[in-house]
Amino acid sequence: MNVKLADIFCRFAVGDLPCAATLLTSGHINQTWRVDTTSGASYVLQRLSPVAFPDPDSVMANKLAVTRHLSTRAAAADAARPVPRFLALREGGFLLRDEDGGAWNLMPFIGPSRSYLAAPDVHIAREAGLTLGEFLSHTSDLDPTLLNETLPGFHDLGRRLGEFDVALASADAGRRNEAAQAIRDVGELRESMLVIERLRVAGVIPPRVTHNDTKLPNMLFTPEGKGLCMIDLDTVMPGILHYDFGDAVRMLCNTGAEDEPDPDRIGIRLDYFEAFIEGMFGSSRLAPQPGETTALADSPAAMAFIVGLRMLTDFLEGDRYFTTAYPGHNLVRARAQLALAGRFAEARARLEDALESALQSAADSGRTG
Ligand code: GN1
Ligand code: MG
Repeated sequence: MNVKLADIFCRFAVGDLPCAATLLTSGHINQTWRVDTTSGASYVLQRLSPVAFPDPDSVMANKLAVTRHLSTRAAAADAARPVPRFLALREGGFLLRDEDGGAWNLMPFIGPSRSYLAAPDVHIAREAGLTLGEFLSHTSDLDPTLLNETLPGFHDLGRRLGEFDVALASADAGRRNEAAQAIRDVGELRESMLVIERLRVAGVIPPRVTHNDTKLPNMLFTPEGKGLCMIDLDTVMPGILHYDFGDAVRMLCNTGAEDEPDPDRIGIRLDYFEAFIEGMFGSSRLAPQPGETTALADSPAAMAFIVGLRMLTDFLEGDRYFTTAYPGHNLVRARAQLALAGRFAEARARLEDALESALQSAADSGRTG
């Protein structure tokens, strides 16, 4: 394996000798490898992107706070559910800095396990809801003010719209023309997408610890498809339930890929939505607080919109943030996510009906607070 990777691995206080490294490619920001060792144990070695995470110490502090908290809660609640864990450096501390500003951390690989880019069936959709619900239930008694806001205003749509407006004003004319339709779509949707942010600012939706990147590939399952835990904890921060709920639904219930080039293939899997909310609100121990179920049906549209908006902003700025696989990839992603936001907005009444009945059954069985 690559000498630099092996050297970095050996700086961590692990007795095992690395023998192979495989780049895991589902993320758009950081670089992550699975490292296998001669003893048979495997690890996850990650380099945090300095572009996305200018203050990696704060990120690491959040990851440690959340995993330590989870390990006390999850172990008591369900021994079968593993908790991600970070390994220290030989010299002390948990982050190794490289000369390019990158910051490395190491975790034991949780296995046997697998993840999915898209859900194959309703069973996985239900397990995804259960997995997110357990994460949010186990972190619900961790004071969000103890965590750093590592990416200020990460899901604050007002702020993201402001960044988009600035990018648009200074964008290269060629890119602006290419993106003309997506720019018009943002103009049409922006006002209606602000509903959740306004409720948060007004104090109707209370803060809690959230994961903030709850797409399906960030959930681990057993090889048989039982949900295990949330992974990719770089964005754990104070947030609101709507961010995690909406972001998970955004990816899970889309009939197309996140970067689907054909808008006709983008649609909503209502059966997956029903299974997901049954898992999250009916089967997990999550007890939504007053205000947390207000406008929940608006959150998948809002989260698809904000992700699309960020991808469009990055395209207009020359692709500096998200890793892209080909020229124009960010624009393709943005078009797909903006189309998806429109589909979720059209399906709003159906999402709301399904949510109402799932929350009612959970309340009848004494789960919701
Ligand atoms: C990024 O790197 P990854 O794939 O875990 C992004 C998320 C987006 C997601 C879209 C720190 O996550 O906010 O929702 O891409 N993470 C960051 O797939 O910006
Ligand atoms: Mg992430």
